[in-house]
Parts: sequence; structure tokens; C-alpha cells
Amino acid sequence: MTDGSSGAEGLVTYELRGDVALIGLNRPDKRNAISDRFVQAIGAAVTRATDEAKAGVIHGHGPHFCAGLDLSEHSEKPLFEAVKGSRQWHRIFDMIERGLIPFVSALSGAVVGGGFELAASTQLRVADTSAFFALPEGQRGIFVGGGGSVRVARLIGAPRMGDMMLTGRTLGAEEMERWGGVSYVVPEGEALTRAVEIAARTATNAEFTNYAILNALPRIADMSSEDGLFTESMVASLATMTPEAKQRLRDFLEKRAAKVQAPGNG
Ligand code: 1HE
Repeated sequence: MTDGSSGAEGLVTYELRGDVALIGLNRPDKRNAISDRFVQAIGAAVTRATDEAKAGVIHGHGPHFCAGLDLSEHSEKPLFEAVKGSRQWHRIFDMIERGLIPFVSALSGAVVGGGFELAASTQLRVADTSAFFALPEGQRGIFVGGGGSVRVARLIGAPRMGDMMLTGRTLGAEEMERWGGVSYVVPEGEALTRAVEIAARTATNAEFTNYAILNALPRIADMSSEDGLFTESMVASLATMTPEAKQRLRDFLEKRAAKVQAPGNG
């Protein structure tokens, strides 16, 4: 099902392809720069995807994924409005990072500022070779406000994030993969197709396990080792008790389930 204008003023496209919801940033004339209405439209699409799909893909229409915060809107904001705006990004990106279904981002062209923050809230990032990454907040006189100081710092490390913000340097897809900010690099033009394939694969997992991956892993990463190990035991035991796990374990033992494949075979 395709719905070309589910977001405010068609800012976001929405398509359900099997179990995967495709959410398209649709403001290519402004390089998909994110205004307040735009981030709300992303939130509405994420909510819909969570209701209807087992996995989601976030991609950009046009050659660029996203040029970050809409700077024209930001320059006029009073202090408290800016705080509320940032907190709105946090709420919506948190629905992506720690929601009910996994999200994969398909990255090409600019993945800049808030665009990188959005990508960092997805569980997996598929970048084609046209993708480039930058955090030009230093040059703009602002700061990351879409969760980047937590999520981008976790992915690539705070020192590297500080380097990007201080120097304004731009990294290509392969360099960003080496830094840990990208999960897969694919040839130019193939990011969306590959992201949908990967999302469809995650959609075949047990739903509770996906939920635990999204919600337990980042929390455990914030805990002490002792608390993390205890929490892991609780989550692991809960997962094993779900009817889905019991069925899947029986399927394996009775030779009905697929085996793990060596690299290159699956
Ligand atoms: C924008 C924005 C934007 C483009 N806000 N309008 N982000 C940045 O600092 C990135 C700023 N953008 C760029 O550096 C370039 O636009 C790109 C490298 C992304 C693309 O370049 P190009 O040559 O393809 O496009 P363009 O001609 O620069 O832009 C086309 C139009 O989009 C133009 O408007 P027009 O009316 O002249 O056609 C641009 O002004 C407009 N545009 N990017 C508003 N970002 C939650 S805190 C997050 C903090 C941040 O995100 S900081 C990073 C902000």
C-alpha cells in the first residue's frame, strides 16, 4: 500500500511493502531539512509503522538523505521554544530507537547534523557510496539537539564526534563504516533496495527478541556490568518463555528451521 501524502503537507511518504513500512523524507527541494512540522510528520509515520509493520525503513527522496535541522526556522526561535523543539526530536527519535519494531535507514548524499542524528536513532544504517557525513554545528554556532550527543557519540565515540563538530570535516561512507557509524556500504543507488531487504530479514525474527534488542541492549549498555548481567538474565529468561520461542526451538530440534549459514551463503 502506498500513501504518498500521509505526512503534513506530504512532507513524508508512507508505503507498506509486506511486513516493512517505508517512510520517505519528502522535502527534496530543501534537501529534506527538518522543520517542526516535518519532525511531527516523521513521528506520525513512525507511529503508523509501529502499528502496521514488523520493521521500518527511513529514506530520503532526492539525492540527499537529510541536511539536518531547518536552519531558517531555528534562527528565529526564542530560548524555551528551542528547548521544546529539541525535546520533541528526542521523543520522536526515541520512538525509533527504543520502540516496538526495528528501523533501518537508507543513506545517500548528505547525512548532516540532525540527519545523522536521525540515522543514529535507527538500529541499522545502510549507506551507498554517495553518502557523506558531517556535523557542521560548530560553523553554524549551534549544537546537536536531536540526540546526537548520546547516539552519535555511542556509535563513533565522543572524541571522533568532537573532531567532526570542531573541524566540520566530512566523511565518506567507507570511512564512516570504519568509524562504526554505518553498518553496510553498498554501490550508489542501492541503499533503499538493500535497506528494505535487511529490514524484511529483521521482520522474520521473534517479535519479543526484536523488542528486547531495541529496549534492553541500550539500557544494559548504560548500566554497571553487575546490573547489566543481572538484567540480561531476566530478559533472556523472559524471551525463552514466550510461545514463539518454544515453537522456534522445537522447529530447530525437529529439523524444520533454517541452519545458520557461513558468510556469503545467507
Ligand atoms: C536548507 C538546509 C537546512 C539546505 N536548513 N534550508 N545543516 C547544515 O548546516 C547543512 C546545510 N546544507 C548544506 O550544506 C547543503 O544544502 C547540502 C550539502 C546539504 C546540499 O547542497 P546542495 O548544493 O545540493 O543544495 P543547496 O543549494 O545548498 O540547498 C538547496 C536548498 O535547500 C536551498 O534553499 P533555496 O531556497 O536557496 O533553494 C538551501 O538553503 C536549502 N537548505 N539545507 C534550511 N539545513 C536538532 S539540532 C541539529 C543541528 C543541525 O542539524 S546543524 C546542521 C544543519
